[in-house]
Amino acid sequence: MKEIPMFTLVIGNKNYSSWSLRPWLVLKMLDEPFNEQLIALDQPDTKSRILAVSPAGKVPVLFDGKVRVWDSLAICEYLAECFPAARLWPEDSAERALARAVAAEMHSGFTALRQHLPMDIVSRHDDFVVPEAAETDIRRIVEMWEELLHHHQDNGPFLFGHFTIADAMYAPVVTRFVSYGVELPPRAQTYADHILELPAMQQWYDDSETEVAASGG
Ligand SMILES: N[C@@H](CCC(=O)N[C@@H](CS)C(=O)NCC(=O)O)C(=O)O
Repeated sequence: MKEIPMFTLVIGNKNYSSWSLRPWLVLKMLDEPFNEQLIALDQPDTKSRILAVSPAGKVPVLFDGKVRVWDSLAICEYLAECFPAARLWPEDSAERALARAVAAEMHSGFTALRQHLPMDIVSRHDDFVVPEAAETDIRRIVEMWEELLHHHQDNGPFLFGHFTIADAMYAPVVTRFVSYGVELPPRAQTYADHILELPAMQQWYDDSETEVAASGG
């Protein structure tokens, strides 16, 4: 019997919507079937279509029956509560606090990186010169990744050993490093490669290519 998905996730274009990728990746890593509803961004009807599903006027939005959750991090938090066995946050409270700080730093920060290196999955800008402010963001991210990966290396390839919301929050950053040709030290590069090789990420890349080709881009 076919499983009826519990969740509907409303997202933006896969090529551009970094905030959409985060909870989408979490649902995929949970191996949880879900309905996906895509609203094309930057169209004349984009705002009205998003407002029809969320008064906050932004995607992503998650529906679970009558429960509506907007904002990428709030959705991830909700999924962590729905699936405690998946350990979307580390079990140890000190580690959990650290993982939340790492996720929140991405959610509320790195504005220069987001502004100058916007997610654009299919594009490659090999001669891109990273502006100074974005360079500072990149240095901080790489330093953080390297420290976490070193500390958790015996427990798996992710930032906290096993996959957590922290990895989902930084997955779009990995794609930016590819698009803009940002070189990484070996440990960070191995992590980036691991994220890119996840079947879910490969699906997101394939879907982005299909989407851009369909829009004539
Ligand atoms: N803080 C929000 C940001 C969401 C956001 O900025 N979404 C963009 C797409 S990536 C959006 O909905 N843009 C459409 C608009 O502003 O009209 C989150 O984490 O979900």
